[in-house]
Amino acid sequence: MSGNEPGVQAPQDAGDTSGGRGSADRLDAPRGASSVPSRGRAAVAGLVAVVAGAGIGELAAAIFASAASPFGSIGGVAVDLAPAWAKELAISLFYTNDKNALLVGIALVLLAVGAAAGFVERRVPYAGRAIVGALGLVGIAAAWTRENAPELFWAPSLIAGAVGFVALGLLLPRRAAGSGEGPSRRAFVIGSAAAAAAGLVGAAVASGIRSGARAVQAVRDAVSLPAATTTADVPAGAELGIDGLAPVVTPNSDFYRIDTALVVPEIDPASWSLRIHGLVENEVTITWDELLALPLEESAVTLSCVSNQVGGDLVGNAVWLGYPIRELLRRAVPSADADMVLSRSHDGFTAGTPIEALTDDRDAILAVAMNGEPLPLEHGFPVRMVVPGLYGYVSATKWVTELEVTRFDADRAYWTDRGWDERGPIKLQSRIDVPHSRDVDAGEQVIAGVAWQPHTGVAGVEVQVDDGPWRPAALASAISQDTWVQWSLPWDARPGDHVIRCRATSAAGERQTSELAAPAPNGASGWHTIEVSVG
Ligand SMILES: Nc1nc2c(c(=O)[nH]1)N[C@H]1C(S)=C(S)[C@@H](COP(=O)(O)O)O[C@H]1N2
Ligand SMILES: [Mo]
Repeated sequence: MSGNEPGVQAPQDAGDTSGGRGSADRLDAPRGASSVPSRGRAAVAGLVAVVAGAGIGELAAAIFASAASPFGSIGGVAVDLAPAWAKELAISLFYTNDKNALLVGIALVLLAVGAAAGFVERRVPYAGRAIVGALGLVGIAAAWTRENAPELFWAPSLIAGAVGFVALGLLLPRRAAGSGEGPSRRAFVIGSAAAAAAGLVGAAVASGIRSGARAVQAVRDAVSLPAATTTADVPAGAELGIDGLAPVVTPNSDFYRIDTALVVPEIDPASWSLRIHGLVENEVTITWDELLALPLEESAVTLSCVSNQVGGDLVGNAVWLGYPIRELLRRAVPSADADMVLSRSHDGFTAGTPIEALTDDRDAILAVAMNGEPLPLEHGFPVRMVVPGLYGYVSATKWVTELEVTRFDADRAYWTDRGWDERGPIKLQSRIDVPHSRDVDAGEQVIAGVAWQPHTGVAGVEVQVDDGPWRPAALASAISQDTWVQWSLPWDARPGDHVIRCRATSAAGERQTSELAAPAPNGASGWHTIEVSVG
């Protein structure tokens, strides 16, 4: 913490009241006639005031209004305001670390504003404090806009702003010109260190409270799942077991995670319910206990994010346990002109799914389990949607609490509002996983990967090395048409540089297009191509 640095020199300077020592960028205030603090001191004061405010604000939120964390709220608004290209950029730069990158970015902006507030306060008393206080107002406004804002949504950011305001005032007190110096260097150093420490300790305790209060995690771990009425069997030949090849069933801990939730929603299943309403004859509400009492079916389904690049790994395959959405819609009786179901999550995310994908014979389910366990919190506990064949943004709502039967021309969903296509069928794709690294030993090698087009299925994969012929790869047994399939091809690797590409053919006879498309607005396309050097 930069505020601590001057502490090293503090003993020598302690109590020094001699004049004329303050050059503009020293941290000690200029002594003598002027009461204007040095720039360095002003910047440090602004920085630590913001650190103190932010940390104490987070602590307050952790104690009594966790859904109104100043950081979480401002970050949530930033996520919602970000246009589609910004999401693309964030994912391509930071991958699934995009959330941490955003939080670091917000922290840097806050610190910069804090330093600027210090500079302003140095010349115009109260103006810098007003800027720091305004940050608190920004937090309050952000918290107010959040779905499920708690009653005390305003309190943590108010406290944050007030702490920052007071801290800046204490660190940069103004005296009438000529009345003497500001706080001694020692007092300033101690004050800054104390403010910074209060903020950092507050933030640390807040994060401790948050993870300690994962009561819902304990509830999740204690859930006992009912047996499935139909099971999804993974045939022995589905897993080729090749080193470096994605396993046919993705372990939960390796499953990609994409969502707009900066803070993972924590929903106690005892208080969860799902409401089906809108263009229906009967409104239907179902509780967790009622859902678990229904005959639950297992199905293996591959999920893919529309943001997945050619060759990317925002795609995974799991065995889900759940209840067909079709059956619940049947109880609700949608009107004949409804063509979309707008699902809504606890935290306000929405997805618009074509109603036929939820009422035809595919395994579109309200899932309660993933690979034999209750859903992990970050994958939607207690209940999410899984719909074979559609990208996640139009179908896979996590923490789902509402299904509104409606029409595409009447309602829009979270990502369609941001320029992505209304309908998002998953494109036919194939990926090379092996060779895994650029350098390959000469001799007998294997080329292997996965290919998918959920709900349609994969009939074949071909591989081309350099300008050679397209050769058919051997397909592993498919679990179902809703899952990806592994493939492999032996390769006699000759020394030199080589280009390897692959393309799939779907069970419907479509050949994967070579045409390159970026993820926006309806998913990437093109042949995955890698370069290797055989030596
Ligand atoms: N509540 C909620 N559900 C959501 C999202 C979201 O942002 N919020 N993102 C969707 C997107 S874009 C994808 S690709 C999938 C990813 O699911 P996963 O994180 O379990 O892999 O969740 C979908 N469901
Ligand atoms: Mo996604």
